[in-house]
Amino acid sequence: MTQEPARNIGVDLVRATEAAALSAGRWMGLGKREDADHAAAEAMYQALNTLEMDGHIVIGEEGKLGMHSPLDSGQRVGTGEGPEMDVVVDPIEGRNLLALGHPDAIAVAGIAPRGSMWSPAPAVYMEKIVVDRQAADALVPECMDAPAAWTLALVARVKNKEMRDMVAFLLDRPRHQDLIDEIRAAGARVILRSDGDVAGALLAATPGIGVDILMGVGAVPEGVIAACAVKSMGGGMLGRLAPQSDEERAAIEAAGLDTSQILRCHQLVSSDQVFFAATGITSGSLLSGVRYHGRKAETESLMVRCETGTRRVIRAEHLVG
Ligand code: VTB
Repeated sequence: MTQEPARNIGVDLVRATEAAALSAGRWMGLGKREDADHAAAEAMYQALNTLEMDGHIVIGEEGKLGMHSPLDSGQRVGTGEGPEMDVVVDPIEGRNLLALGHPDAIAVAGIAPRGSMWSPAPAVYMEKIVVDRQAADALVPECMDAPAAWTLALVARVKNKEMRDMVAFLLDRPRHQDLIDEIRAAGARVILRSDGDVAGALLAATPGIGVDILMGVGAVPEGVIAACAVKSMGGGMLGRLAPQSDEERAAIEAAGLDTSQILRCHQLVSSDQVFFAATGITSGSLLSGVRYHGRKAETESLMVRCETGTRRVIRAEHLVG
């Protein structure tokens, strides 16, 4: 019989993102992305090993550190007892943001029963649209190919907003220039960020926080991590592979993946037994960053559990060495 994850495993998951954030925060603005990542990954790994599960990392640190990490895909985490789970982690989502002291660098982790997370290796990029629970039902697959103005109008209508009140979050990339022009022409406003579309997805999925929609192309791993959060928060998400080079397209075709398929949230993460946690590293509109005061440090985290829709914001004070 397949075991179900214990209800409190989400609280233990927060300990893992807190541990990563507490390590990473020390590196804010120091320009050393790899050193920060190494410290955060090690801290998160130690904390994940206290979770009662047989965890398989399906999205991890591979390739980011230029060396082996205990959080590479394929590695096992947890006590080894308990249910088999897929584990997705990013000890520092927004390494550039952290290195430059910019807002909304976060530590994130998600878990769901083994086999429930979409893993379209070798794909690298995907298109994403994310909205909150109020607009979730309005998000239809047609939004992927429709003019941005059409999708924005759908979302504005269900949120009872004027177009000029709408805010879209996009990564600041040349590939988004036409989309940005379209959104501006529709009369909506835009937040452009250098990195961190998981934070963007969390902002878009959080009602009343000032971001109505995330749009554009970002990395696949970040898309699946975001889907864990969006699904747990009852938001809406669409995803579709969007290869950015001939090489990536060829690899996707060789793997037999379908670049025309539009996936909804429940296809990105199929189980309802999903838990997601995020802890702020640098302060942003989503979460406060880590604050150090001598031997104490404060963190702010978010924990969501899909099955019950519970969303907890956890402020913690830690004794640090
Ligand atoms: C995003 C973002 C990440 O990569 O997915 C983005 O969430 C997409 O890739 O923080 P490109 O940078 O290649 O456009 C990051 O910015 C991390 O590098």
